[in-house]
Amino acid sequence: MAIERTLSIIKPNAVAKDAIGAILSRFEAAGLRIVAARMLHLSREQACAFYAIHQGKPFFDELVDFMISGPVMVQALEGEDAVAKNRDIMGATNPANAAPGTIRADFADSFTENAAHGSDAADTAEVEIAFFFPEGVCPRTR
Ligand code: IDP
Repeated sequence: MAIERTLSIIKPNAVAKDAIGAILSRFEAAGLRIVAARMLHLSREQACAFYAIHQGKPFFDELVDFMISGPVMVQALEGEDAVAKNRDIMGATNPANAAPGTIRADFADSFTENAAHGSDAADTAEVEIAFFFPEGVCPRTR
């Protein structure tokens, strides 16, 4: 299986719960290595740009308001089948459907406040990683 990268965001509600460490541990335990990380408070413009694909949808304004409501932790994860593995660890987008033991089952508060973001494909991962890490990301060698 191919070594891939994916973009992960610990959303404001999970940061507010002091769940950063617990969530990052799940990635590392599953063989997803953190190759870049930064904590930031998104501006409205950044949140709109990141979620541009959802503009016009009924949940868009609520999603943007939520994403700028507090700091987020953003990381690029690297490992075998990283995109699918991260989405498995996160659980379904709607936490009502998230399997027990997933991040969203454990830390989400609602459909919008669902604790984590993960890229949905390798090509979107590349774009999303460049959005937050424009300087580039070095591979982990140790
Ligand atoms: P994903 O985050 O699992 O890839 P997307 O469909 O890309 O899911 O949606 C982006 C984010 O928008 C979701 O993680 C969630 O926070 C929010 N969202 C998506 N669909 C709904 C909805 O129907 N109601 C409320 N919020 C939604």
